[in-house]
Amino acid sequence: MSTPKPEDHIVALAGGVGGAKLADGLAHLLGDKLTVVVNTGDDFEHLGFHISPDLDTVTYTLGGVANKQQGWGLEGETWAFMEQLARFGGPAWFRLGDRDLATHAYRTERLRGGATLTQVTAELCAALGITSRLLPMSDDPVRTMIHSGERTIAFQEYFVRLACDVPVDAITYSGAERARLNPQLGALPQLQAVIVCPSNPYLSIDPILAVPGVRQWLTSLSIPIIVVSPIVGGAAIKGPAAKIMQELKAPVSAFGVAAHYRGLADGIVIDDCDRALAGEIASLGMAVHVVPTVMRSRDDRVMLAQSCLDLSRTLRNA
Ligand code: FO1
Repeated sequence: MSTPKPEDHIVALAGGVGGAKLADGLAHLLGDKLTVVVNTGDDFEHLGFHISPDLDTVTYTLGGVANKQQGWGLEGETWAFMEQLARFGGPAWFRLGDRDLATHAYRTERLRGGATLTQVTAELCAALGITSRLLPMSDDPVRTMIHSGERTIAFQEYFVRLACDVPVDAITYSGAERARLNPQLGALPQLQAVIVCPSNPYLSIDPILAVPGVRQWLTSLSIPIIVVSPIVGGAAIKGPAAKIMQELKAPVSAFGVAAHYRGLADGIVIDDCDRALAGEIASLGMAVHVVPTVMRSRDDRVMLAQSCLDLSRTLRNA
């Protein structure tokens, strides 16, 4: 294992709980030498608030205040607001904790006052002592939409209200075609590698890649792009990734993840238990690194982050 050189600056793409955990490991190793580009396809307006669930999850995780059981929301949360809302017959299916509400109220107020999502995110991160940079993929609205039979379902309706319990025929990213790449991505220091966190490829990473210019920007960097498989032993660690892959007729395996990122990724990190797939994945033209990838503890996050940095350095020197 090697420690990052002082000049290393790394970009990570992330969304959701698995992505936030690896981003946290990378932040531990890299501090202000890390930029995390976060999915905003899950964002929505709810009860008058602008909610950015993936930005919240990554911010709370890097800030050390995330609810570890849920993965989303804050530790030590109270629910008086939700109890009162339910008494009124209000929409209690999407749970906003009392402390969490402050984030949504602050963000909404600042956005209405003319601040960008990037600016508000920086303010929230500074308040939580986060030294890594978190950037929404775009300051323009992009909304992930789930198509199931005749129905088109907004993302949080699908994910939370319906508990992902409808078959997915297709996924689109409404507004992506008009969205502008976060301008700060063009002003980053010299980059050494891109790490695609073990986030849901369809729900968390593809919305980022759908923003015009992102793929071109990534490939123009001419640095290793490393993916960490969110599928371990044919199942997702958390969330509906395996179910969606099956419904979209992709192989539900680390190979399926590798095939999804073919043409973009130079290397993939897969779990020890998927070692037998290494040869098949390598035939796609990707370097394969086999390590433990399940992040149960903070040490696991840091070790996986280090494995990603090691693979990226090997590929840079190849
Ligand atoms: N996820 C749930 O499963 N149920 C909720 O009630 C819920 C509320 C919520 C509030 C704020 C927030 O930032 C995230 C919240 N999430 C909730 C998580 C969120 O729906 C998903 O984790 C992501 O959108 C998928 O990555």
